[in-house]
Amino acid sequence: MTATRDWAREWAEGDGQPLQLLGHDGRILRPEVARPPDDLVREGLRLMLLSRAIDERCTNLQRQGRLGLYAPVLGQEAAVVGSHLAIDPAVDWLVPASREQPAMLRHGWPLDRMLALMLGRFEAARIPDDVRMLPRQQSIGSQLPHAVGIAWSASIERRDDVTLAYCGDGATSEGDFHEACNLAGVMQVPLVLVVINNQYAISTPIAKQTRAARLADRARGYGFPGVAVDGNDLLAVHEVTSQAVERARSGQGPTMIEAVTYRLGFHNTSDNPSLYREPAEVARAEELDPVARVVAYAETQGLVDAAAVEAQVLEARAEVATALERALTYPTPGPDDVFRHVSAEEDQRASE
Ligand SMILES: Cc1ncc(C[n+]2csc(CCOP(=O)(O)OP(=O)(O)O)c2C)c(N)n1
Repeated sequence: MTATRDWAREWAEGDGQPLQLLGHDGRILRPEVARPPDDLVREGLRLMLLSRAIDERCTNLQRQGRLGLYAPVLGQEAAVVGSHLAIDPAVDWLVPASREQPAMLRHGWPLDRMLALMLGRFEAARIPDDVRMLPRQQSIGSQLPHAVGIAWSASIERRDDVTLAYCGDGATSEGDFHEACNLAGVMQVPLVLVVINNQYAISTPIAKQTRAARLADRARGYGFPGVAVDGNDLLAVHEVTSQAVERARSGQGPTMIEAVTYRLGFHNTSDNPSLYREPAEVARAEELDPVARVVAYAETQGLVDAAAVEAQVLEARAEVATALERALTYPTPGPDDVFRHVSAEEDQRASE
């Protein structure tokens, strides 16, 4: 978008606060920065509302005993959607962590297939072969060396694709994170790494994860730029990621983006966050709700009104309900299915 701007440098020379383009009330703070097209904002809001509808439905299903476990995106929607809107799913690779549902959908994993995974219907959950994404990763940080591998292969083969990878603040304490970042820097691969700092790794707060002032500071040690952005600001996340994607695509190497946000809900449906965080802290974070902020912005720009947002919420719920009906028609796996797809040729011992 703004090819001339160097957000990492601007952030490094600033006061250390994450970059912001929208105030908490949706006001434009930096009129000199070009705004994204209206359609992109509309699509961003649609995906964020869809993400909320998925969170709502899957949490209810888990409470009804019909779904095993669910990890919501709640509170992190702008960080996930704003960054993913900066890449082209037809060209670029997505390497998710585990709670980037709207990014995985926009990349081309159909919603009914995603719900099939949550329902344990693994065969149906398969990512279509032409969708350039790795599966969601349960093992913290282990997707990152793969992300660097994909990006490195793009350099070697002189392809145009950029790899967009995600991880959480907790993942930055893993060896895989270090190894991946180091190699990405050495080989200058076309990688954009979005670290979603939602302040917690289950019950471990960020203060116990690192002594670094900001996770984005770590990038410098690997020899590439890092930038911290307000992860609840759809426009700022999109802007900073767009510039990082442009850098990567033009052969200038990786960028680390720390999207500073807050996990408003539980870690997953087996967690009870009231055991380790104060209600006042959560209430403060709720005031910074990323969906409310983009709605306020879109309203002041005349892109939506309250009735249109309400209609979109209902549409999102209906979309989830239809996809769920479909997902429930897919077969549930039997014990032998565990062995399928482990090897290129089916293991005969599976059926013995
Ligand atoms: C290698 C590994 N260690 C531990 C776990 C258990 N575990 C599951 S989620 C999680 C916290 C992850 O925190 P973070 O990376 O900040 O991502 P978030 O879940 O907050 O999105 C941990 C420790 C795991 N899944 N994998």
